[in-house]
Amino acid sequence: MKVNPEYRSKEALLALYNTPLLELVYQAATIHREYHNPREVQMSSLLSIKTGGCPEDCGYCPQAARYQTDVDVHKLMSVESVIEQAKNAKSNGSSRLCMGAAWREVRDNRDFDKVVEMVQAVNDLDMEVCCTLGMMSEDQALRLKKAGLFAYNHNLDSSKEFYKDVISTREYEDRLKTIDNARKAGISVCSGGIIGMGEAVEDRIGLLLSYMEMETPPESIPINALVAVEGTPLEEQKPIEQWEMIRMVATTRIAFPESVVRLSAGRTKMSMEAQAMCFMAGAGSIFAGDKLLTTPNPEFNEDQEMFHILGLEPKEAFADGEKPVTEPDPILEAKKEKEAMARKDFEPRKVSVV
Ligand code: SAM
Ligand code: DTB
Ligand code: SF4
Repeated sequence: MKVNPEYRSKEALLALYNTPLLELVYQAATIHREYHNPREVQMSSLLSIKTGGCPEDCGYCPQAARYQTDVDVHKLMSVESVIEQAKNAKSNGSSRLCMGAAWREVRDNRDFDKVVEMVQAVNDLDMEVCCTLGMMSEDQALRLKKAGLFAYNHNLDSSKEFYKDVISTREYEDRLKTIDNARKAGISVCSGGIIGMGEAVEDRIGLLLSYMEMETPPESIPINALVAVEGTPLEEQKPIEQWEMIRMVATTRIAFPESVVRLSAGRTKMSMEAQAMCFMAGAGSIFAGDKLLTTPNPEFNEDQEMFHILGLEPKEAFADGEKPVTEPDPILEAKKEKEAMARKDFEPRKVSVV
């Protein structure tokens, strides 16, 4: 059961969301136990491989060039530094690395070639590789898939109706198209949203309905609470109540029994008890590490302690799908060949001295 057919309508989903909280959590916990191991929680690390300077106007995002925020712009990281960070994340228990770039879309250029190399290298470390690079075509998705990409993150963020109040530089349809391109390339889809942007409960339900309407819903659904960053248009938003996160996680869990629900941004504002309720209600993953992309996340030691107290265990890599096989990338191979030729041409000729 990819989706729960009882919740295909707005009315049914809304009624579910508004179920008395403890009853809702109980129902969600019951479904969670049927489809998942409730003691396992995936630890996933985020790495901002290209930071800031983004041309888009997403109202929540500190990386949009047009907003005055504290984010420093950084060009694309080197493949070597990414490997170092990935090894570090793995030794701290993360089984997935999600690499994020502040791009509107993927372009077929040298930077993309480097990202392909990063994907190959992290897949070689036996970690699930996820990327979030903005919009992409089916060909680009296929190239990433062949490099060993496990998942692609591309959030719809909210309902179609509320979306245009938050972002004007692209359409909801564009986002759906990219998700479809990832899907067609055989990449696991990670797509979710943000609560606390000033949306109505109906918009949270509208987000879930968009996933209900897909032929195949996302394998992974991140639920973020807005991190209100100074300088962004949403800087003044009041933090959500913790029970709203619990409700959203539980509703998502029940509506999409097979998907992994990710307790994502916003954990620094949550108590351990509220996070425990989210795990009870079916959250199966967190972002681990002191930083999300640009904003703070709970300290590593705090999360270790939480796992210990709650009796949670980090989930192994590839528990929900086979490790992708990395195939040689024709563009990178041609580059390597050219470089080898150039080196050969420049090899100093032996000169015999008499
Ligand atoms: N540029 C790419 C894109 O927009 O798809 C990838 C990076 S973008 C930062 C990834 C996701 O982070 C966004 O879709 C949004 O859901 C989430 N995000 C960004 N800023 C956030 C914030 N301040 N609070 C919560 N989530 C945020
Ligand atoms: C997702 O849904 N949340 C993550 C990940 N996917 C890429 C990103 C959260 C970003 C929070 C703001 C920041 O740190 O810049
Ligand atoms: Fe750019 Fe992504 Fe931030 Fe939007 S969410 S401004 S596309 S980095």
